[in-house]
Amino acid sequence: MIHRLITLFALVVSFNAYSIPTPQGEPILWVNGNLSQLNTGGGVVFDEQMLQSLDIQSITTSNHVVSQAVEYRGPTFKSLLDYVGAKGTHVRITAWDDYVVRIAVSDIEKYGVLLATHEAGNKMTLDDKGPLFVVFPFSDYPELRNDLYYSLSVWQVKEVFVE
Ligand SMILES: Nc1nc2c(c(=O)[nH]1)N[C@H]1C(S)=C(S)[C@@H](COP(=O)(O)O)O[C@H]1N2
Ligand SMILES: [Mo]
Repeated sequence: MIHRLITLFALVVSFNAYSIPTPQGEPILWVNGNLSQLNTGGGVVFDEQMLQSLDIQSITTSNHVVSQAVEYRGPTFKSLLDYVGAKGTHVRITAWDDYVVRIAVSDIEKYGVLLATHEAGNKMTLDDKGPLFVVFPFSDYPELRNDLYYSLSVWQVKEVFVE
């Protein structure tokens, strides 16, 4: 009996309504929509530390803005979607300037798309392309070098909505 009570007590104490910790630092990314993990009412809010705990990779590429190849580094978009338990075929991305695009999850996986935090080793800030810049590997895949994928290269990313 005592044993059962202790077990029950342990269960109650360890029960946490949210499966992902709430951010301790300044929120920089809001992920909403069709998710199985939450740390706020309707979605997952990330701070820098949470983002840096994901799968960090780099892509060295030129783009429509930067003609010399430069190294972008940050979490893979795929690892972010896995972390929040995203269930959807597309993501709708909104930037701080209210620019909105939709990207297929299949493209995110196929091209190893990053949510870059750093450019050439420097943290990108909101007055540049930060805090997060969607980076496709243009230099490695000629089929990406067209207006569609350039237009999907959102900077100043604020929200990801899984649909
Ligand atoms: N946040 C944000 N990202 C954005 C845009 C924008 O207006 N806001 N424009 C997009 C479009 S339509 C293109 S073609 C590319 C290139 O923009 P640029 O040629 O003006 O640098 O950035 C994309 N990323
Ligand atoms: Mo564009």
